[in-house]
Order: sequence, then structure tokens, then C-alpha cells
Amino acid sequence: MLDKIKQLLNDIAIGRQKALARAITVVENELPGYDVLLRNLPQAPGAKIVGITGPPGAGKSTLVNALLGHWMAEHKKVAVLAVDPSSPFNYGALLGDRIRMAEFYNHPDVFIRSLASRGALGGLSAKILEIADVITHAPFDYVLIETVGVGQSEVEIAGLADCTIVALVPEAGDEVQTWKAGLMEIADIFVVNKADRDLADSLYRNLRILAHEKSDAEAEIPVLKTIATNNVGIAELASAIAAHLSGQHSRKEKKLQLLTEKAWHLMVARRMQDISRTELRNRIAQGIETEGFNLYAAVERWADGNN
Ligand SMILES: Nc1nc2c(ncn2[C@@H]2O[C@H](COP(=O)(O)OP(=O)(O)O)[C@@H](O)[C@H]2O)c(=O)[nH]1
Ligand SMILES: [Mg+2]
Repeated sequence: MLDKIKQLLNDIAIGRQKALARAITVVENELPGYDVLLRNLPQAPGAKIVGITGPPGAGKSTLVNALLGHWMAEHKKVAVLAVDPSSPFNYGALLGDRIRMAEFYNHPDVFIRSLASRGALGGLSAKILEIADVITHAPFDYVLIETVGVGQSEVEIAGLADCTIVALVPEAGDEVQTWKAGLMEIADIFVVNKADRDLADSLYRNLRILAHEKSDAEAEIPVLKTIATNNVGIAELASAIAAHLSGQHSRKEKKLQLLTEKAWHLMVARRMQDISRTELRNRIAQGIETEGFNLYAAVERWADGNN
């Protein structure tokens, strides 16, 4: 098994996309060799992870596509991991319905994978981290992860990227306030997409104020306007990403924080793995038929491994 896995890792490292696809399937479905594979991933991945998050319909996929176009022109190699647990929607289908996207879908320097929805979001977070680590083992310049910024765990995951883009649209307007706590915290770059729409300027101004408040003295968080459908502002976005990533080498503290968060997510997933909702449901179904059943007492017993 170890030899086979090492071979697979070698193939990934030299850019064989089929090997990468297979390894992701192994990790995603926890097939035999899954743990061996993860344990043999070397440290210090080359590719930088760029997270892009924001509400559904903000234009995240369109931005990803526009960035792909930009980076392909610069002869970069890019992987895309699309995570949308709420939707069974296939990323390839989305890409296929637009001609310029279909072009990238078959481009040898592009690797695109969508993550199927999974039941448990806690499990999904750890899965994304694991799969992202496998992808960063391949010789890509960038690994783009698109997540829908709705659930707390997805927001957290987006925040674990080397560079996190939060994409918002003018219609978001007032909602910006309610997102402050989650989405706003993790942004390294704000994007006001659909800048062709009314109200884009007012959102832009509000975000500038917000970004200024949360920026530290040395680096102001950029706020950029884009029209993803027309490639407007995409070169500026790519520059902002590159600038953020290049400034990061010196930030050991941030790295340590990222790895700690990552370890925390993985530990949570590990502790949770033998907890099944179906099993819980069965136990509770039995419990409530019993005189004097108390959920707190029951949970305490179950958590200790007793019945
Ligand atoms: N007017 C306008 N429409 C856009 C822009 N960017 C994306 N869209 C459209 O917004 C819709 C949602 O885009 P999509 O990329 O799927 O959003 P996602 O859910 O955030 O991935 C699609 O119909 C896009 O064509 C933009 O800059 N301007
Ligand atoms: Mg999308």
C-alpha cells in the first residue's frame, strides 16, 4: 500500500492530473490508503490557496472563471475546488454552458473539481482541508477554493486560505452589517462584483470604511470593484492576490495561526467520526420510551462510550 501511495504522490507532484483526480477520490470517500496518503504528504506545499467566498449569486464562479482566463494568459497553472454543499449542481455543467469556460475546462493547466454535498458540515470542513492539501502537492501556482459563505464552517474554511477574497454584490447592501461578524473577519480582499449595477458605489464606500477600520497600520485591506462577466477589474484583483501572497512570507505568526486552526478542524473531525446521527436517533427513540429519560444524563453516558 505504502509503495502504491508513494507512487501516486510522485505522479501528483510531477503534474499528472489523473493521479491527482484519483487521490482526491480516495480522500473524499475515505477509500483504503486514505490515511496513508495524508500522512505521507510532505510539508511546505508550493501552491498557494486562494479562497473565494460570498453569498450565493455574488458571482464567485464567474470571478473564478475570469481569474482563470487572466492566469492562463500568464501561463499559470491553476486548480479550482468548488464546494457548494447546498447544491447538487455540477461545476463542470456550469462551466460547460459558457463557451469561454468550456475552453478552460479542458485546458491542460487547469484542474477543476467540485465537491459533492455531504451530510455533515463538520465533516465537510475537514474534507476540504484534506483535499486542498492533496491539491497543493501538485505543481499549481494557485489553488482556488470557491465556497458559499452562508454557514459558519464554510466561512471558517475560507478563512484558512493563504488569501481570502470575500465577494459581495450591490444588492447585498444592508446585509453587510449582519455578515460583519463572520464573512468580514476573514477577508484579505473585498470584491464588489456586479459593479455595473446601481448601488455598487455605496457598497464600495461602506466596505472601504469597514476595511479601513479592520486594517492594521502596515497593510490596508483592498476593496476592488469588478464586473466579472466582462473581465473588468480582474487584472487588479489578480495583482491584489499576488501582492497579498508575496507579503505573506514574512508572516510566520499567520502561518502558525492557520496551522493551529487547521489542526483544530482535523481533530474535531476525528473526534466526531464515530458519532452517527442515525445511531443517536435510535438511542433517543428508545430513551424517550423509558420512564425518567434525561437527555443530558444520556449524552454524558454516550459521550463516555456507554449505552
Ligand atoms: N450584471 C452582472 N452579472 C454578473 C456579474 N458577475 C456574475 N454575474 C451573473 O450573476 C449570476 C451568478 O453568478 P455566479 O458566478 O454563478 O455566482 P455564484 O453563486 O457566487 O458562484 C450569473 O448569472 C452571472 O452571469 C457582473 O459583474 N455583472
Ligand atoms: Mg458558484
